Amino acid sequence: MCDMFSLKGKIALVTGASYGIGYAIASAYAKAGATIVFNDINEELVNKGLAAYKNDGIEAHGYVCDVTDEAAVTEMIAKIESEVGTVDILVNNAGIIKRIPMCEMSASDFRKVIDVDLNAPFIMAKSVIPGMLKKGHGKIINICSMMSELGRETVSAYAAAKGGLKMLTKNIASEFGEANIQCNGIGPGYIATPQTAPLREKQADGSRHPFDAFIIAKTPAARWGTPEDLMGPAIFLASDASNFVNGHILYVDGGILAYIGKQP
Ligand code: NAP
Ligand code: GCO
Repeated sequence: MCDMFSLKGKIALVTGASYGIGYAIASAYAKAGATIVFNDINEELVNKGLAAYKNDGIEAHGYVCDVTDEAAVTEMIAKIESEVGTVDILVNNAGIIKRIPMCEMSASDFRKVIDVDLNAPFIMAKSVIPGMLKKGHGKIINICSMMSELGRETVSAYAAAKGGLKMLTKNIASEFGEANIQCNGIGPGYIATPQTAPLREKQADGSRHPFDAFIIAKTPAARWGTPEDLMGPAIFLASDASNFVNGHILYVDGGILAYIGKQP
């Protein structure tokens, strides 16, 4: 029964996985038996990631690559194929957010967010799909967001990108389902990582940041998520246990999307 969740013999590539959510997902894959490959935007981050994996007993392969740069991605995938093997599992995790009120946001900042959070998953998926087609199977997991469904002040570009990523997920599933490639998304709720640290900073008087209190009240689980909360869902979507699940976004949000919010 548990064999269907095993990733033994699989090669998993997780983007932007030196720390945070990507690191937790890659570590979970290693524990499930996969060989781990990751990239990050600069050498310092890749070295930090390599040291962290090593410390956890994981022999990861790290590459420096900007996922928005198509030529660099093509070169990285060719290197991975010759040095490690053909990718079975791709997790599009690398992402950025800019919290700027919409009318104060420049078009170039908007484009930058779309480039990393939406265009890059397209470029990454496009570059691993030929190998998956040759192998006869593949799993692509796009890290979406609450903002794939909901809006909020200051995150127009991020919401547009993550909403687009949800639809890219459904389209990859539609186009390659027949070739035994499953493409699904994970929509994390509010997860405590460096990306969300500014939303949880303690106030001068030691009280909770108002946004922190707002999220606790919006979440039936009454807490922020942790990167570890994403491990089980990520293993499920990478494994044979999900072979007939395609084009689905699995929200891992402590119930936020099911809840109207705490009654006054
Ligand atoms: P994060 O700060 O978004 O980390 C992502 C990693 O991607 C970082 O190492 C980052 O490098 C790297 N990166 C950024 N641009 C890149 C590029 N062009 N090429 C290659 N790597 C790049 O941390 P996270 O909070 O763990 O988020 C991971 C993913 O989950 C993101 O897609 C995020 O949008 C999504 N997500 C997060 C939450 C949450 O609550 N934390 C909730 C839902 C979804 P730098 O450190 O230099 O930026
Ligand atoms: C924000 C947050 C988020 C998330 C996340 C929620 O400013 O609202 O950073 O957008 O962290 O993607 O799912």
